[in-house]
Amino acid sequence: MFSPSLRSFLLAACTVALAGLSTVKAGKAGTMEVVGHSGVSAQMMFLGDDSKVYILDKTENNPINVNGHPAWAVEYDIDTNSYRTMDVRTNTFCAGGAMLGDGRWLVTGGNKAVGKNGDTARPGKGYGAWNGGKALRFLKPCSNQSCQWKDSAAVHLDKERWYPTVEPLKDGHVAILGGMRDGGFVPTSGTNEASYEFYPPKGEGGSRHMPILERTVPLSLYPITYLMSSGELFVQAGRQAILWNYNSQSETRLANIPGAPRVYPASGGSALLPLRPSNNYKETILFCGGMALGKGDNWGDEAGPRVMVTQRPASTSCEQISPFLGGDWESVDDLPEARSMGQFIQLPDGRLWFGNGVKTGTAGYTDNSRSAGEPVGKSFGDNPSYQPYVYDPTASAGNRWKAVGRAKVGRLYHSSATLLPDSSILVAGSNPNPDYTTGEKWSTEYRVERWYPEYYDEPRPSRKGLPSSLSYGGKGFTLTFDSASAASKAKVVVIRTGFSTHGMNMGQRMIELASVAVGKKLVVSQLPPNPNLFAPGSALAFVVVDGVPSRGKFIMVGNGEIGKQPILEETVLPTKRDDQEDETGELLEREVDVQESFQQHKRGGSAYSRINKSVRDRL
Ligand SMILES: *[C@@H]1O[C@H](CO)[C@@H](O)[C@H](O)[C@H]1NC(C)=O
Ligand SMILES: *[C@@H]1O[C@H](CO)[C@@H](O)[C@H](O)[C@H]1NC(C)=O
Ligand SMILES: [Cu+2]
Repeated sequence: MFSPSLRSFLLAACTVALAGLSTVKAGKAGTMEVVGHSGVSAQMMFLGDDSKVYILDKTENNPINVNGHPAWAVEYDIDTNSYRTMDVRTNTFCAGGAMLGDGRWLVTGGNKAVGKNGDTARPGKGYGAWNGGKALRFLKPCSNQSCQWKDSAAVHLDKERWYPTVEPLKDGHVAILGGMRDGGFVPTSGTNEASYEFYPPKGEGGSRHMPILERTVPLSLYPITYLMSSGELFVQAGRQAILWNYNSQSETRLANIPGAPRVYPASGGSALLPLRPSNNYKETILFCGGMALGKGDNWGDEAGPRVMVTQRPASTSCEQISPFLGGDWESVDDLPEARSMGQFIQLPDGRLWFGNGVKTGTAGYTDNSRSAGEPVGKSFGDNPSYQPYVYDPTASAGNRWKAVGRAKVGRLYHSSATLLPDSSILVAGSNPNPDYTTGEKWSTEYRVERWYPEYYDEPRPSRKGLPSSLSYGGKGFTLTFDSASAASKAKVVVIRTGFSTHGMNMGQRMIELASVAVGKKLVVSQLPPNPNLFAPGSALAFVVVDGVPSRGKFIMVGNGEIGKQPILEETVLPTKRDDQEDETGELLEREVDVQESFQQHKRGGSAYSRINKSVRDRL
């Protein structure tokens, strides 16, 4: 098309332009690349601040050391792709985690001290860990490489919990559900811990019985749990689902989930779909993939499954439920391919990434090569998927899944993923082995990958004007855009990225703040006056214009403290409807309220009261 000389001129011009913008990362949109090495295998992972991801492994013979023993924790810097080893006192093997209301992370539960091959060792011996079963480990993330895990024997759980779920609550406490005392592949009633407790403890402290975790043995570990707007906990284990009222310790049964079991080790992906004002913040919970083995008995016991699992196709079924909108299961678009250990990551554009996992087999591993599960090496999963998808819950039926990018590394058991502030996703881990190994088909994996959304290379909206904290109700804020058209396509969303492990991101959720465009301005509400919709603690806020997010900003949700949160009146926004004669007065009052909310943004503080009829008609 171009003459050779024109073409080389254009190439030279491009090179110069790019050299002048060294921060622009061109050509990454819709791709995936290996970016670094995690030092320990990322069984658990979470985003702690703008550039730091915290990674936890189980105690094993990782080649990197800390304080004279193999390390099982690092701080990973996503800008430099380098890590800092961190010391943790206890074995974090299959722990749970979440954000507390004061912005600290809590990682709790785990397994006993271990040595070579994962064999139980005396406390503090073997690879140097102490029993993690009752451990409560705290981290306040930092950007200056000086923060450390606090993991003291003096503060501990009531019960030993290996594979517990942790879910943030409205008062900044967390609920810690289930787990097993000792064990292996799946629990029997002797090893299962059918109870939950709180941190910080509530009331008299201690653990309380939870019948669903008894009824669903052996599929009772890592119960899939979401805090609901009613204050109840949605809990799914085995094939069962309930709403759990932890005040009255009573449950409302929901219908059994069709398709397949979804909890560990069937390990379907699940997500709370974005909470939106257009839907009155009514929850829908989506489950995709997992594994059905026919009879529940086939899941076996601590030693492993009773039937071959490794080459058995995982489920493609996707089912969703909206407990407060009818409440039965609804089939939605099947996964394009079977998946166990697939994982949903909430994107700020409202879609959900779904990646990692295997097309055949389940979570878990065994040392016993003659196990009925027929492990590949030690793994009960095989045929990893290299194909991530995005799911658009607003697309029409049949059009919700789209393949984006391609992974280079298989992510089997003990993989993880988290959203980053630039809307890319960090993917790491995979180690279906009792100890660090390089000698298996599916060995210990340290390579870290990053997935980039389709809009990654595009100019991003500004996040200027986002506050540093959000309250439950109260006065809103305004953002100013370059054009009325941009403002009319803008939204503000808040995402808690959650604690990633075992195909789950505990605490992950997204909420959209109610907003109204007024000319070039977007008038934005605080969070709804219900902390059950979005528990206190830090989270990422994004300005999203026409589906393209700004860089995420860490903000504090609530008052930054653990305890009852201040609840204010719901933010009043200007109405969008056409003004009618007899409603003019009310409309003007609302405008004045809004104006008072945003004095700092207004010249002379009277922009809204001076608003003229032609503008008002467009509100
Ligand atoms: C590192 O930053 C934290 C706040 O994130 C601060 O409390 C601490 O004092 C800092 N430490 C050093 C050594 O600068
Ligand atoms: C009302 O506002 C619009 C838009 O700012 C402006 O074009 C128009 O001249 C104004 N009308 C009056 C009567 O002030
Ligand atoms: Cu595990």
